[in-house]
Amino acid sequence: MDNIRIVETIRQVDPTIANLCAAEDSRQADGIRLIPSENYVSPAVRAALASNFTNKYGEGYPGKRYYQGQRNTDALENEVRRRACEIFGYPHANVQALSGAPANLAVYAAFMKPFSGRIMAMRLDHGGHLTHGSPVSVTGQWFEISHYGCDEHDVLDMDQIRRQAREFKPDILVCGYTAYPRSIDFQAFGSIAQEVGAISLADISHIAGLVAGGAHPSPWPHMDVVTFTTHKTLRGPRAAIILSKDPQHADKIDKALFPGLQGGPHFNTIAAVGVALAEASTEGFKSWAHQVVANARALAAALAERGFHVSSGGTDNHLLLVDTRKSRGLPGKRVAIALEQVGIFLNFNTIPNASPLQKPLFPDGIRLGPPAVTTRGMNESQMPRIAELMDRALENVKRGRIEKGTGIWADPSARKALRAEVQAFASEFPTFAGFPENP
Ligand code: DSN
Repeated sequence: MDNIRIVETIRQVDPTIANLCAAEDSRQADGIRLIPSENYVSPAVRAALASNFTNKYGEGYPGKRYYQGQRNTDALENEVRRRACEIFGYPHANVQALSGAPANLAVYAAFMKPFSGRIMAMRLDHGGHLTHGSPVSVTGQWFEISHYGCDEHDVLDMDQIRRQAREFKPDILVCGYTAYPRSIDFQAFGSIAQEVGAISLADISHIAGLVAGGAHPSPWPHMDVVTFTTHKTLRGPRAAIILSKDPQHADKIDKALFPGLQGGPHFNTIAAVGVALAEASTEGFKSWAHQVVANARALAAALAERGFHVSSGGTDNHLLLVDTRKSRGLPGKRVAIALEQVGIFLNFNTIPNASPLQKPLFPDGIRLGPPAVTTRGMNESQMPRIAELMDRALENVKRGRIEKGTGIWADPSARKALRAEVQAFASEFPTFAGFPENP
């Protein structure tokens, strides 16, 4: 079903929700979406989400359910598990996690007891995730944490991580990040974990689509367990998958997720994950994944050319970090709010080795990336235009004053003009351009 038919079907029952859906359709079409954890799913993925599988309940795993009537759900879940194993090369897949946080929690619960387990992972302000042991997450409250970070060049130092792991002796060594623009050396992480007797966990939520498309090295066979959300570069619905190598690990993880943490799986979502995996195994998807990395590099280069400070000097994946305070004297939050006003969506983000003024909710920079605009069909030739629109907006904002009622723009008419330019530029690209032809 296309967007209009979906909205009109809802409108017959609920005009309020229909209007909100229509407004969101417009927002997603009229703007330039650069949040690297977002994307546009295909019409087939959306249709699977709306399928009758939403009507079925069924706790447990295929062949071992607590409800009758599972002929189709068992076949569905087995097929989606098989596809995940085939694409990522792991022998075991659990496809029931509702999102990334319960997937990571299930892995911790499978291998550790609260108040005795030890996790070593990347610190949040250098690109780690809340579920990698942040003090505000139960993962940081229930387990002893040792965080590693980036070096003075904003990249990981594997020798330092090895020394830290030898000293701390974690039960689980985590790699995989939410805001790290460089390739991950899974082989090195796997060997460190093996040396210190830890389970190695790769949270590849951000890069799962790049791994599936061969645009980032694979964690197989180096990491024991892999978790990832399915809605970022994998271009699926909001859910998560857990892969494992060892059948005993797989058994512990299955039990930790259900009945340990969750109830019945969302079968309509699992169906949509299956469709996304079918799409991810095509040549067109591989081509798209490589285009995402090419676009991210082109965007980083275009911003650097305009004097923006790109953390670590560039990117190997789908995202980049820009220190806007260093580049333009503007903190990330002010930049993100101003750009939203012209229809460019990204998020304010901490930057490794930032100024002493940086705080988690008032960081020095922004995080951005081209997965969603690549799905709309953009390539390297459009990235300088995006950098130019951002630069012109920030040049105006830099001269603006933060005063109640006057906004943050030196010249509010420039904001209006830029908004129109962004809208015209975005309208040249459909929100789903299909999958590219064979590379
Ligand atoms: N870490 C969030 C992001 O990358 O946007 C999702 O959990």
